[in-house]
Amino acid sequence: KNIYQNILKSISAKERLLAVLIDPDKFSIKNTKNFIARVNASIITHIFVGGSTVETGVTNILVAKIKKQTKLPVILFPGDVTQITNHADGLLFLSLISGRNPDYLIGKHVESISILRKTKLEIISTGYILVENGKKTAVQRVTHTQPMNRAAIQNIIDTAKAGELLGMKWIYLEAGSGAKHPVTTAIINAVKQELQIPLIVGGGIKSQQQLFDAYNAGADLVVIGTAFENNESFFETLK
Ligand code: 1GP
Repeated sequence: KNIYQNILKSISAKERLLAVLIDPDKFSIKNTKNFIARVNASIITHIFVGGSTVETGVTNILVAKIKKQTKLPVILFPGDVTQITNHADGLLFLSLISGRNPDYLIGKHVESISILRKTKLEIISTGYILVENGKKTAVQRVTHTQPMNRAAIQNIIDTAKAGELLGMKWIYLEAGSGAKHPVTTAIINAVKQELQIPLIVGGGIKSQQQLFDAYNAGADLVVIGTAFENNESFFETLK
C-alpha cells in the first residue's frame, strides 16, 4: 500500500518509473503467467490495468491472476465503472480535464462511489489530458471529447495547472493507446516546469529512445502498453 507516497519517494530519489499497461480487451488471459514473469524480470515498476472498452467481469479475473504472479503494485486505469475490482492495489481516479464531457469530468466518479466504498483500493486523483496525436483514439471515441491541439502548448499547461490547483495528485499527458505520435518533448517539458505534482506520460511510446526522450523532458512515470503487447522482446531491450 502507500502507492502514491512511495512514488513521491522514488521521484525524490531521482528514480524513473515505468508502468506496463495491460488492456484486458487485447490481452490473452492464458498468457498472464508468462507475460508477468517478463514484467518481473524487467525495469517495470508498476502495472496498470484497464482499457476504453472491456467486457464486464474480465478485469476482475485478470487482476486476481496478475496479483498472484507479482509483487509490483497493480493499479486500475479504468475506462468505466465496471472495471473496478478490489483485487488491485490502487485506482487512478481519472478526470478527463482536456474534455468538456461532464460524465468523464465528474459523472462516472459519482456513479463509482457505491462500489469504491466496498473496496480497499488506494484512490489516486488524476488529471487526465488527452493530446492530439495524428489519429482518432479510443478515448476520444468513447468519451466524445476532443483532444487538445498539440500546438496550443499554453492551453495544455494551463489545463494541467488547473488540475493541480483542484487538488489532483498528478497529471497524465495521454496521446492515446497506439498513438501515431507520442506527446512531444516540448509539451512534456513545458508542463513539467509548471507543476509541483508528478507527471505521467503515455501513448505511442514504442522505442527505448522515445522512452528516454520522455524522461529527459520531465516525465516522472511513463506508461507503455502496445509496444509490449506487440513485441514481448521489447521487455529485454529496455535497460
Ligand atoms: C494508453 O498511455 C497508454 O492509455 C499507453 O499507450 O498502448 O500506445 O503504449 P500505448
